[in-house]
Amino acid sequence: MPYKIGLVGKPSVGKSTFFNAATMDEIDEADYPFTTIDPNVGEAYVRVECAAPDFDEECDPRVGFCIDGMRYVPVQLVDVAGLIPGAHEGKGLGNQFLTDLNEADVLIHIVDFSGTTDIEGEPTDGHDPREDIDFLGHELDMWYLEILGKGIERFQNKRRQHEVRIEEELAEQMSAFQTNKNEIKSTILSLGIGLEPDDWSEEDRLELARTIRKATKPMIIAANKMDTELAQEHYETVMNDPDYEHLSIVPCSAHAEKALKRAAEQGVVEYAPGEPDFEITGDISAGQEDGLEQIRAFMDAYSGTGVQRALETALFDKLGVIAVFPGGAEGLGDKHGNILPDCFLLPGQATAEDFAYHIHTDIGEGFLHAIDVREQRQIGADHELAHRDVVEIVSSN
Ligand SMILES: Nc1nc2c(ncn2[C@@H]2O[C@H](COP(=O)(O)OP(=O)(O)O)[C@@H](O)[C@H]2O)c(=O)[nH]1
Ligand SMILES: [Mg+2]
Repeated sequence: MPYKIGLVGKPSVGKSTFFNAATMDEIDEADYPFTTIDPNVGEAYVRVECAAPDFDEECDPRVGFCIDGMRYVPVQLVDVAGLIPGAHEGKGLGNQFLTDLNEADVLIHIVDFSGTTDIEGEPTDGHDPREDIDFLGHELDMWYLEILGKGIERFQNKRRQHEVRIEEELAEQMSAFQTNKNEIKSTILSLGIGLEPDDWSEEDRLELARTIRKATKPMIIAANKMDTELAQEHYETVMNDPDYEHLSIVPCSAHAEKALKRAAEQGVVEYAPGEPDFEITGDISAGQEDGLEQIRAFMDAYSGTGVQRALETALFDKLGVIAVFPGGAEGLGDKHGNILPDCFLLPGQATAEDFAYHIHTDIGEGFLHAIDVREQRQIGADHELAHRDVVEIVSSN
């Protein structure tokens, strides 16, 4: 399963623009006649510095692509429309919405920093983006709180019949969040509220819901519409507010990214997504040039459009994912001579054996040892891999 990044936020903040910008690529969809077209799910990419140049080689990616030594590795992007204030009470919520939210490994909260849309997404001015940041956290907490409440009820009903454990009932109720009883138990204990839910106050419940939410649904913020002066002013204010210091906030312009990708498609600019600059290569009108130069000025100030950076901050920094290249110690090519065709995304704690299982169950089951190809040294099953490692698995299968 590829990693899934979910875009959330109230209406009109730029979710669809961000989604379109991030999922536009040169691959013609007609080449894949059998893929189901789901308008909310698309393929985006995260950048990983390619390992091939470290070995004086050029890679042949099987999926994604490589531009000037930068690998673009596919991830899934989901536009989770419909998160509005009161969503936890069922406002604007559909089943699809909850499925999308459940399936996302990490969220990017798109916030309109220009302050020109109110909390419902209607036009206004002077709206404080901090209100949006607070509301979304609150909505998610309330949603978790409700599920937590159901888990507690389930525990209380069952224990009339036989002995049950609170962490087991909560883990069962919260299974969609990919948590487990051990994690839940240690969370409860770390909050110091004890394992008897009858003793929990409303405040304890909320604190528990919030802690589980933050652990199971990590989130960063994309400060969008940063190509406008109003957004830039709000950004300064928020960055100087100590209450918001603990958040990962990436300044971004979905609009600029989309405009550049479109211009690149038309062959009038050369732009590698995520780079801080681009080159005008075709004949363009004075108006178009003006627009592009404004985008360039914005990118100069914020080191790029921020769309790629938001995706990569979410996946690598927030979720702690690492990228690992399978490669042979005697040569980086596969049996067809393709150099480093794969680059896999794995959880940060992944070991050499986990990596073997990720490639194929058979390879995992036959795991003998692995080789760190850069260091040319043997590593064992429990060896934790690092970002950009090149690893050969030696397996009896
Ligand atoms: N200035 C500016 N406008 C943007 C940006 N991203 C989106 N918009 C505009 O915001 C409005 C809402 O965008 P949309 O993507 O439909 O928002 P959604 O409802 O969250 O999916 C549209 O008019 C977009 O053109 C941006 O980065 N900068
Ligand atoms: Mg939309």
